Amino acid sequence: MRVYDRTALILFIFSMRAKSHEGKMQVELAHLNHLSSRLTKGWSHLERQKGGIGVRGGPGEKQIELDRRMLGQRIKQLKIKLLKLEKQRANQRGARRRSKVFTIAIVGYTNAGKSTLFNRLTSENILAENKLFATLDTTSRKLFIEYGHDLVISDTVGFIKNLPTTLIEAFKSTLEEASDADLLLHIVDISNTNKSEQILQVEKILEEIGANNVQQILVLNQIDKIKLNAGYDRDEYGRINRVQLSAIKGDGIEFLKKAIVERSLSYINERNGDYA
Ligand SMILES: Nc1nc2c(ncn2[C@@H]2O[C@H](COP(=O)(O)OP(=O)(O)OP(=O)(O)O)[C@@H](O)[C@H]2O)c(=O)[nH]1
Ligand SMILES: [Mg+2]
Repeated sequence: MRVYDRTALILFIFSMRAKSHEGKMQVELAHLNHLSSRLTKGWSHLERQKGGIGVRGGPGEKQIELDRRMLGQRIKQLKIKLLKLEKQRANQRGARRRSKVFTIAIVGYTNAGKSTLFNRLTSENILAENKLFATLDTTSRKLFIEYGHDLVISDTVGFIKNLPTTLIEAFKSTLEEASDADLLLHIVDISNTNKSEQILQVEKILEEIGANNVQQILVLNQIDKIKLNAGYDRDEYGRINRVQLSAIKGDGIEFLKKAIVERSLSYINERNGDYA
């Protein structure tokens, strides 16, 4: 039986899910980076075995150099290509910022229901499945709520405890969508027994990608599973900071829309200097 370490397993799942060109390259880069770290460890063991004291350049050494060079070349190639896409993405975000569109990113632990919520809000049909990392690519859509201003909402890759750093690195440009947003919908599967731990893990990754200062609304999803009522709370500033809903049934979606409208309005007012 094949044995995977945790990072390799996550990479394996990612490689099965990757669909877009960019997603595939990101996974390959993460994989090669992981491999090159394993390579050193693997060969040093062999070198120790074959090369005795005073024997330099054991049989392993030539091969490892070759492998490393090949890996290095491919890694470099991928980085250049990804950098190009990253720039395109940054341009798009810049254009959005200039056109003063309010941007929202849905973030959360894998399988919390991000894509289901995205589909519910945008009437899209993104793959939502009871699978880890069903979504790898960021999808952005205009969001129409009865309100005159443009909103753009993005569905993002799911987070997981101790997301391997090779993956964070490779998916940086995808994750940047979150750090660049005006509002994060942090979605939690409230029926999950590990929800508190998952919230902490998501917060930790948000901090790592520099998204911890973006405004947040905590969306407690899947209330249908534990027969909880839809509802919302406000913080001490009167802003809706928590919504309980069911993305699948639609209960409570109106509260989230209300929250989004309020937040985007106050953002626009603030930007126009009304509160200055
Ligand atoms: N009962 C119930 N199931 C839900 C709800 N929201 C999502 N689900 C289910 O939870 C599973 C995961 O949903 P997704 O929307 O794919 O979750 P995700 O957060 O996008 O997952 P990744 O993209 O893998 O990170 C699917 O089987 C959904 O049908 C909900 O409100 N109630
Ligand atoms: Mg998804």
